[in-house]
Formats: sequence, C-alpha cells, structure tokens
Amino acid sequence: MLNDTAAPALGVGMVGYAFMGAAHSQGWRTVGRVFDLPLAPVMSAVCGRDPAAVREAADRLGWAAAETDWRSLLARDDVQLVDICTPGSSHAEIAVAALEAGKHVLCEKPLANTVAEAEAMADAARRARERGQRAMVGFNYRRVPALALARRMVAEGRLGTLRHVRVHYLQDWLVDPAFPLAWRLQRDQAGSGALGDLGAHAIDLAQHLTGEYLTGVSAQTETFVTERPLPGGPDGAADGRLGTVTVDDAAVFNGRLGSGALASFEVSRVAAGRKNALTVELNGTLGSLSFDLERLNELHFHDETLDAAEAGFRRVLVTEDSHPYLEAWWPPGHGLGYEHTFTHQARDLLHAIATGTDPSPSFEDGLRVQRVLAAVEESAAKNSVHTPVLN
Ligand code: SOE
Repeated sequence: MLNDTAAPALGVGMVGYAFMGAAHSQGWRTVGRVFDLPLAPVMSAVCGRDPAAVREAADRLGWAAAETDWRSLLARDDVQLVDICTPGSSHAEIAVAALEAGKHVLCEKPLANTVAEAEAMADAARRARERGQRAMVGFNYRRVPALALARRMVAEGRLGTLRHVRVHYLQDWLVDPAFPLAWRLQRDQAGSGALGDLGAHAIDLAQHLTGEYLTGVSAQTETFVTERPLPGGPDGAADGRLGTVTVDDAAVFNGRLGSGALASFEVSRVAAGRKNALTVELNGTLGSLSFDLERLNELHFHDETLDAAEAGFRRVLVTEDSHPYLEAWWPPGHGLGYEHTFTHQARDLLHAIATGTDPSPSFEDGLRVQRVLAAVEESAAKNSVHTPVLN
C-alpha cells in the first residue's frame, strides 16, 4: 500500500492475521493518513501458514504480498519492522530472530508465555537497541486518549498521593461450556487464560497510569469449565470429543504499588453480559479518576480540593484538540473507538524509531508485566488463603 507523505518509507511485515492481525492492519492502514509521520509505513507482506488463507487475508487487510514462512518474511529487504500477532508460544522465537536479523519489532501482548522467554526477548531488544533497532509490546489501551489523559493528570499531581488502584477487565465469550477448546484455552499456546489475555492489560495499565510497579501480589485463579469440545471435525467443527482446558477462566488478585497504594484486579472471560468491560479507578488524597472502556471517550474526575457542595465526579469528554492524540482526528465531540488505539500505537512506534528513543511500552515493560503474571500464578498455586475463625 502506498503512502502519500514525503517521509522515508519503512516496510512492515506482519506475522498472523486473525483478530489482532486485523486490528494492527487497521492501524498501519490509517496511521499515515491521519498523523504527520517521520516515517511512512508500507504494508509489504503478511505471513501465515495456509497459502490460500494468507493470500485472502493480504488482499482483505491491505498487504502487498503474502508469505507462508515467517523466516522468509524476516529475509525480505522490503521489511524493516516485524509486527508479531501470533499466539504467545511463538512470540519469543520470532521476536528474537527478527531482532537478530536487524528488524524493529512490535509484539502483541503478553510479551511471552514465560518469564524466561520474556527475559530472552528483553535481552535481544537491549542488544538490538545498540544497533539502533526498537522493540515495542502492544499494550494498546495505553493509547486510549482518556487513559493517556489520566496518566498525565496523575503525573501532574492532580490526584495527590494515590491510595487505591482498581482495575477490572471482564469478558463473557467463554460463558457457554460448548465454546470449543481454542488456542486461547491451551497453556502450551497461550501461556495462561484470562490472566495473560486480560490481566496483562490490567497490570500494565495499573503500572503505566501510576508510574509505579507492583511490589508483590496475592491471588486466586479458577477454571470453571474444565473440559470443552475439541474442534476436530471439518472446518474446525466439534467432533463430539472433549479436551481439557489448561488455563484459568478468571483471576482475582491484589497487591501493593511502590508508593504503598493498594491495587486490586479482577479479570474474567466468563462474566455473563460483560463483552469487553475494562474499568479503571484511581483514588488519591486530592481526587479520583474513573474510566470505562465501554464509554471510552469519557473520563470521570472527582476533585477533592473543591468545596464539598460542588465536588463529585464530573464527566470530562475527551475529544478536544488539546487531549492526547486528538489533534489529528475529528472536531470536538465526534469521538474515537477501539480501533484507534492501534493507529496511535503505530504512530508512537514510528516516532520512536525515527527519533532513536525507546518506545513505550518497551520489551522491558513487557517483561515486568510477565513477572507479575508469574507471581500471580505462583500465589494462586500456593492457595495461601487465611480462613477466618467463624464465631
Ligand atoms: C481477547 O480476549 C482479546 O482480544 C484480547 O486478547 C485483547 O488483548 C483485548 O484487547 C480484547 O480481547
């Protein structure tokens, strides 16, 4: 796809083209038409194992060529940046090889399936940085304008000293026990369940919004539906056999941030009626902020410094030119959606590459999240629940 800016071209090659691949493609297609960029992304090639399916995806999503082996994608001269949208089990191998081949890398979250893999990726990124390459992990919700504004307000001290951080991320696509045993339900491919899929976002946001890190966690996880239909029939249809679910359906955990603020998290893929319900609340000594992804153009702010008669949560409509990312989009009030976070992600990565700065979130940030995910699983496995003495 041609880009009509005068900026030098940067060829992008993407591995994987399912839901996340489609979302990333949308970002690459739109970014140069909305933002003034220092580099013009060119959608050189997409890669997947099925030749017919990847060719169809290339045409549908706007990629010039299709490859069936990610190593061939890495070998292409028209690919300078590799965008990894595959299941977590292949992130480390592809990302490390791409960095060693001299490419910049964007990798979907969670960074990896294990801490060891994430460490190897962060090491490879550190070595590549010395050669001028950049590596970013795709925590796209950092790029919702209202959440970027929230981070700015916390950094400006508008909330005072933080006391509480509360992040819930709830979906319901697994509530039906007849939902098949897809890759996201298999530990060897996905690493973990709702925890890695949704909890990774929640942990990253808690740390990113506050600028602090979790120092310890206490957790419980649960797999409510332990067996699901195997998609062994034609075209992935169920064939009557059941397979074991090897990841969690839900996790609840809490922890303490560096400053001493208490953080609590709840993530689930079996919360009936909740489709993509990410909510965040921060409470500080001078005020509170509240965000709901289902109303993503809004941020609610309670200013504790106001007279009590007038204080209380007020809605800030985050669509002004002065709000993060909004200067390039529509007039005030016209609002953005989920897909725009991927456009913003592409924009920020291109700026980092062009200016030679570390992208945010870096692989190092991804590794930090991975360590928390591992700590949650460890705590849940120990099941160190203190039973109160009743009566
Ligand atoms: C599936 O649960 C999923 O696509 C996640 O993997 C994404 O990261 C999230 O943004 C939406 O839900």
